[in-house]
Amino acid sequence: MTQFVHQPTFMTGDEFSIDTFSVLSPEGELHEGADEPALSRDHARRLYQAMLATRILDERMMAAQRQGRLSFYMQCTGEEAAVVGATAALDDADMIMAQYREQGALMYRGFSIDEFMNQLFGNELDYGKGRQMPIHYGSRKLHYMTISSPLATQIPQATGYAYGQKLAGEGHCTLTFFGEGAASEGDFHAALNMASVHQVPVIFFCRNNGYAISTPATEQFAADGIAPRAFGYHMHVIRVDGNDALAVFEATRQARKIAVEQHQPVLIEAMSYRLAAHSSSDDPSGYRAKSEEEAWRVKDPLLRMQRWLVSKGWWSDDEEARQQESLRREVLDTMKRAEKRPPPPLDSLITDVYADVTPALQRQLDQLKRHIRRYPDAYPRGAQSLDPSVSTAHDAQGDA
Ligand SMILES: Cc1ncc(C[n+]2csc(CCOP(=O)(O)OP(=O)(O)O)c2C)c(N)n1
Repeated sequence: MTQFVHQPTFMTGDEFSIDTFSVLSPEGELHEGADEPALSRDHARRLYQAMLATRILDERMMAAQRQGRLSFYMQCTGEEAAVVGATAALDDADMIMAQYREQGALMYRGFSIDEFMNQLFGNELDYGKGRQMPIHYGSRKLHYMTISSPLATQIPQATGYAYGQKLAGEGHCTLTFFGEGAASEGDFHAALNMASVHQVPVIFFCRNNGYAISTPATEQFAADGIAPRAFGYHMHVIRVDGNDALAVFEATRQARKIAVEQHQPVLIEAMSYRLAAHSSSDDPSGYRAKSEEEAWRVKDPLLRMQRWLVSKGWWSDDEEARQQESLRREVLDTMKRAEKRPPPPLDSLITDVYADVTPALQRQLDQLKRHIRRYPDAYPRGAQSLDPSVSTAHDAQGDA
C-alpha cells in the first residue's frame, strides 16, 4: 500500500542489497552457521558423478572438435555445480527447458553417452534426425525439452508449460535455465510477468557466468545482476553461489516447494564463471585476462564438492581416479561407434512437418536425389540410401 509523502524522493534499487547464499567454502568445508542439506550418500554421489562425467565429456568433445572430428561444441566447464545441483533438487519428472550449456542436467537424469554422441554426430540414431547442430539435445523420456538456438525462447515456453502443469494438478514444476545475457531479451520479462500474474509453478534459473560471448556482464546491465528484477514482478528470489553444489541444491529444493505447493514462480540467480570459451568457435583471450580465469579456477565447483564428499567418507582419491579413467574410455569408445554410423535416411528431410508430404516437397527431394546421384563424391554416405526408382532423366534439363 503506497504512502503519500510531500517531498519528491527518487529510488534506484540501491536501497536493497541481495545476499549470496553459500554453504561450502572453496576448501569444501561447511561455512559457520550453514546447515548441511538433507542429501543422502547416494544422492550426493549421483550429483557429483554427473558433474564429473560432464567435465570429462566436455574435455573429450572439445578435443574431438579440435581434431576436426566434430563440427561444433559448447562446454559447461565451471558451471557444473549450478546445473547439476539444481537438477538434483527436482523430481526427475519435472520439466527442464534449458539454453544450451546444461548437458549436466541430462547427465544427471541418465542420458547415456551413446545418446550424447548420436546427437553430436547427427547420425541415424539421433532423436533430432540430424536436423540440428551439435549440443541441441532433447529427451522426451527424461523430460528435457529440445534446445533451440534463438536465445530466451525457452523462458516464456517454460511459463506456458508450467501453467499446464498447474492445470494438470500432478504436483510438477518446470525449471528453465538461461544465461544473464539471455535475460536481456524481452522474452525474459514477458515470461516473468505472466508467471507471476498467473501464479505458475516455474523456476527461472539464471546462470550468471559473467559473459555473453565476449560481452561482460558489466556492459550488459547497470543494476546489481539479474536477481533484483524479481521485485518488479513481486516474485520470490534468491541469489546463490553457483560454484557451491550444496547451496544450489538447497536453494532449488526450497524454490521447488514454493513453486509446487504455493503455485508461485521463483527466480534463482547462480553466480558462477564460464571457465572455458563460449563455444568451439570462440577465443576468450581476445576479451578477458588469464589472471581473471585463474582466480575462478581456484573456486572450481568439482573440487569443492569432491573435498566435501571425501571429508564425509563418501568418495576417495582412488575412486576419483578410477571413475575418470573409465569415463574417458567410455567417451572415446562411444565416439568411435557414433561417428561411423550413417546419417539419417535422406527421406527424413521432408517428414514430420506435414501429415502427408506435399507434391512440391516430394519434387524437391527427387531433384536432390538426382543431384546426389550425379555428384556422389561430393556427399557423405547418404548417397547410398538413394531410392533406385528415381529417374535421372531430368539431370539433362539442369534441375540438379
Ligand atoms: C535471439 C538471439 N540473439 C543472439 C544470439 C547469438 N548468441 C548465442 S549465445 C549468445 C550469448 C548468450 O549469453 P548468456 O545468455 O549469458 O549465456 P552463456 O553463453 O554465457 O551461457 C548470443 C548473443 C542467439 N543465439 N539468439
